[in-house]
Amino acid sequence: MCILDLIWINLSMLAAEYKAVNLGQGFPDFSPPQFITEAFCKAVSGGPPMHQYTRAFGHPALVQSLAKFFSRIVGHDIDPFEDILVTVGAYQALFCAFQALIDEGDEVIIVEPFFDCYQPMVVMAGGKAVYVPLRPKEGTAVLSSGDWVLSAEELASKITPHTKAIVINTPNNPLGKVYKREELQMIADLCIKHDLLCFSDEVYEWLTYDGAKHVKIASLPGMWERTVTIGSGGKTFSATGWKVGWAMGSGHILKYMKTIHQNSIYHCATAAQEAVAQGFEREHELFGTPQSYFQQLPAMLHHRREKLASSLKGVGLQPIMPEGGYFMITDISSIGESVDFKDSDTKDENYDFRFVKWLIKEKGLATIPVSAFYSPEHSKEFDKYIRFCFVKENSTLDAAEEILKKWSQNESSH
Ligand code: IK2
Repeated sequence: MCILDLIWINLSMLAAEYKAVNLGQGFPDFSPPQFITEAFCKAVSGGPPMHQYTRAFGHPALVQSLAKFFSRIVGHDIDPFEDILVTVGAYQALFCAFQALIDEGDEVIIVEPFFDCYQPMVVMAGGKAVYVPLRPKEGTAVLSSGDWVLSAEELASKITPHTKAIVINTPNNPLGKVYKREELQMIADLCIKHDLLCFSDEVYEWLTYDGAKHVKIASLPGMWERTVTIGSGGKTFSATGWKVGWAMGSGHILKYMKTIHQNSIYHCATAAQEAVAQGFEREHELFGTPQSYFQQLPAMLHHRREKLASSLKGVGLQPIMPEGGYFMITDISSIGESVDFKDSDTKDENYDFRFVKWLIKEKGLATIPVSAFYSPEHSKEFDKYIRFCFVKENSTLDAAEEILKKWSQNESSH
């Protein structure tokens, strides 16, 4: 638990110390769209109520705009005051879900690779994390995140009388997998058959590429009643520092999460909630049009994804093309062999951790080791991949390409 907890902090510190080009942590290094920063400025100069407490479970303007926006997507009338809880980022929505709905001895199935806070949050709630990995399809070249699949038999085999919930993340961090409707249906069938909850982390829901379609598992028949869908205003509007997130689901589940929220955080920043509300109002009007940010952002990121992939291919690395999200992973086994880590202190660490530290210190490029997104049981099996974030300025991606090129030229001249 501690090792995972420290990775973001340690690697971010190391990247800062070595002034590395940072393709590590998942945040945009470009500005949010003007309409959302203007909405924030307007909120801040909007008079006394914008600077005081608002409704504890979510600013009325925000829960109303989220309910209006998502009702048509989920295909269910979402009650703004019963079915939504506004949180300090998606992080706190996850925390409330685990604290409220997982009891001592409950088992929670987590699909690997997974956003690393799920496991400690299960443990903090007194539960036991049980893992089932997405695996690269056998017998084919693994070129896309869609080639990583979940075995229905393996998933079903993990369900016991103690199982309480299944956690999924689509589009997935770090792989970029966007679950297909059939895959979600398979998970939904198991949830219904065994009366399980589903926690669906969908913070990258607008970011899909090459025609991949994000489907909300809550929209499948019988799933609204048992799904907590988690979203992030930070990822939605490229403003991760605002930390506005939400949980959405049936009021009979959400009420337990509200108790946790009320007795820990109580309330989130009013002006940031107002700005996110205005953002959703705008997107509701423009939905499906070329002016919508939910069209423009993935279109821009599609180019950044291509750019990063071509830099990696240029130095002989084979990226696994993500169908969605902020990240791209690549297998480093081919280049890793030629690396002399020198640092004997780290020799017990996973290979990808050593590699990433070496890459920061020796080459000035920050990335993230993919085994950090696996359970201790499986992390060694998946320690030959590193993760790059491509939600960056073109100039940042150019700087990363320069580093990779120089390194590759040095290698070939030896
Ligand atoms: N869920 C997932 C899947 C996330 O990726 C994040 C954001 N963190 O990503 C940082 C990284 O991987 O480099 C969250 C939840 C948390 O979102 P929020 O910022 O809204 O709390």
